[in-house]
Amino acid sequence: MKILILNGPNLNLLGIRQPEIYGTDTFESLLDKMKQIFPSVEFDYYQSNVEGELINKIHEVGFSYDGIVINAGGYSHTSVAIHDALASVTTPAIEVHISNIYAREEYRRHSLLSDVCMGVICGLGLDGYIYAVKSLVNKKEKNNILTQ
Ligand code: CA2
Repeated sequence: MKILILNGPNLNLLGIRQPEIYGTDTFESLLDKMKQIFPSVEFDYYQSNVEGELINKIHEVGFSYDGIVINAGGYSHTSVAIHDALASVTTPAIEVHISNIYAREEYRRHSLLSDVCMGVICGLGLDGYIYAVKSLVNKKEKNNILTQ
């Protein structure tokens, strides 16, 4: 089973800046942890600060992978184009936010991506990515049972 973890702008700074909001763990350590927890999952990780590159990646995997876990960072609140990309592919996506966007500034309280995602997880720190992967694994297992 193949899952893309897709991170948007500034998330490359995780563990380096603003630890009071985003914690001290790096994304690399989270990926190692996820590979241990989900040995049957083949992880593809991609981070970009460029909107079009995130869209290209969604197009690249969106008809063949089993899931996309997306944290589009600030683009979550502004990008009609990423919304349209997620809407145009068949791979299910789960939106993750490390911080609780509803407890922050007004402009972060709405995401343009949520309605085209299977679910949304926010405010649970980096664990949110683990819960999202678990949910995609469960979905795939249920599908397998139904098609056996
Ligand atoms: O809480 C989240 O995961 C966000 O998607 C993070 C975005 C923010 O614009 C969203 O409103 C909520 C910002 C990512 C910036 O990440 C940093 C990580 C460490 C240090 C500095 C920035």
